[in-house]
Amino acid sequence: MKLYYAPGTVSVSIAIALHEAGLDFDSHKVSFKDAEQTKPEYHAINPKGRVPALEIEGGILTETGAILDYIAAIAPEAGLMPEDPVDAARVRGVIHYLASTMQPNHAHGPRAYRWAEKEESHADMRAQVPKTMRASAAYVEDHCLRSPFVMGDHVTAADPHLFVMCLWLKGDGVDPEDFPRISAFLQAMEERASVKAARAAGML
Ligand SMILES: N[C@@H](CCC(=O)N[C@@H](CS)C(=O)NCC(=O)O)C(=O)O
Repeated sequence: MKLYYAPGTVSVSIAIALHEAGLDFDSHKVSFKDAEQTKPEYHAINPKGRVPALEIEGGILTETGAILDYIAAIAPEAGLMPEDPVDAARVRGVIHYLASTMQPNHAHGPRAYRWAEKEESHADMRAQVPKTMRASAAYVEDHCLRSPFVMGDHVTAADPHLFVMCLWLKGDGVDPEDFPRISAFLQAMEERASVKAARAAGML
């Protein structure tokens, strides 16, 4: 397997999940500085021009949530997706929330140009980010963490995803220290070998 990623982005959650699953993988750093994700060579890998993309024997997988599900399915012994359907739906519910709400909240800062052309509109959107990210943090704090992880003591597929997004909070003007469960979650994740490996590889 080969992971296409960019440091600090949602794609790093895939590296962390692969490590949690005990799966070996190669990686390719997509240089955002050189706008590599906008070039035809990368569009041949992921026509959406985004990371992550995961090359597997059967082709290329995209979308963080789908890739996390795939990793959980091929390494069932890691228990990244609960067997109980209700618990599995809870894990997927967090993943869907992150992809559909928290990530777009964040993206209105650095990627405002996706939604509007005028600089004044961008400034307006950027100004909303601390507010919308704080609302996301409050939702995560109150409804997504059984502590220290999403499902309690055991890491599931939602945790690497949530971890990367909580790392964005500071830069988005939200102090994670205001949220005790999030703070404990971040600390517990930092202690995982998977996160240490991602840091050692310069992914975070
Ligand atoms: N829904 C996608 C979103 C992926 C995404 O937007 N990734 C960002 C990095 S966090 C990206 O590749 N941005 C590049 C760009 O906008 O040019 C997923 O969860 O995989």
